[in-house]
Amino acid sequence: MRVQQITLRELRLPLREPFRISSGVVSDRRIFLLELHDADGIVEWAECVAGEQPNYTSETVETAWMAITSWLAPRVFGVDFESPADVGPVLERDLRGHSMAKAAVEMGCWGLAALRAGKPLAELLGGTRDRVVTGISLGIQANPDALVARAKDARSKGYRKIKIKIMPGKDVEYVNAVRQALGPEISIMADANSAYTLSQADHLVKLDAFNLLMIEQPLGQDDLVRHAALQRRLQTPICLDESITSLDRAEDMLTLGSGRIINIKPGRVGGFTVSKAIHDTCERANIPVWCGGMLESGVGRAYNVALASLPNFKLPGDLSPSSRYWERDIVTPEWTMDAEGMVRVPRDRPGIGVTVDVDRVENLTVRRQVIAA
Ligand code: OSB
Ligand code: MG
Repeated sequence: MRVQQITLRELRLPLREPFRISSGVVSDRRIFLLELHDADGIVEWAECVAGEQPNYTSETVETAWMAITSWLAPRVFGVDFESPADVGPVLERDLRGHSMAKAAVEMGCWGLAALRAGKPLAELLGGTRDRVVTGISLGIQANPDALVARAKDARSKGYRKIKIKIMPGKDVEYVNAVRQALGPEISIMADANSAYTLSQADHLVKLDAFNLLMIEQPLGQDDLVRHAALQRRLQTPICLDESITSLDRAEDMLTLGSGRIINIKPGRVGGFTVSKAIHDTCERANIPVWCGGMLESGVGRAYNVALASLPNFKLPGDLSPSSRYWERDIVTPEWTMDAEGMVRVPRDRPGIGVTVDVDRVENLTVRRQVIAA
């Protein structure tokens, strides 16, 4: 496989409702798409999940655009890759950071390779599931009642896990309200996006009262040592998100006991090959993983669903259907979820399994750049 040309596009896609986490809010998602062309004229789409602001990781749409056009795309152009697993190391060599930019190129090569081989992406990756179990990530709300209303709605739609974004001042009361309203059966978890410090451990221990499935990334984005200290005090399993940026960091988590679960987002770790390696290492260590989300369009979702079909994705992923985010997605068919909270893995079509609505993408595009070998 030889990539000859990449078209980069930025689209603006308004979210149905602003999504607020402890470190910021997004209303209009800047969707960053890549269209990869190979030497035989085959084309597949990919998505770069970088944020509008550097409030989740240091990357943004701007930095990723620069990284792809200046350094990453030129490295893959014209190279004859035997396997998409060979792309990651080429992007990694002497090029620090920019994981989401790397991931977009690397995963695009996986998508292209699947299409070329006439195989569904999930199959090329080694995924075994036909359906993946899905949860919802609820942003921070103005008050507990507003959160409870959204949690009840989510349960009625079939979601199998409800993730509540928390921050100091909007935590115990909010989680308590949802647990009281929904009862003891439903899986509830909290995600702090690094909003706390270890000095607040006494406060975080109060969350043990609500039988949470896990608490995601309570402490610093690059801090494994303090998470280990906190895990020793918490009954609730800690799940790391921001902190797991590579296979090494996942191994460090295991060594230090910084958490008991990992949220794998392929964008955050630099692509599919590293995601698979983290998945395999966790499987051997009896650590369950689940697939996180980055408010992707239907293109990015296709990659996440394929990844989540691997066997150790044992917990519900942030893999909500298109209608949770958008008035209308940019792919056909849109992503849907059944009443049991399951999303179907498209195993009946080669490549990413959805078709990009190119006319609509063209209409929504605010920036476009073509780079070629
Ligand atoms: O921490 O998982 C997170 C969205 C943007 C940045 C960080 C996070 C999230 C989500 C959204 O939780 C999950 C989704 O795509 O539904
Ligand atoms: Mg998170």
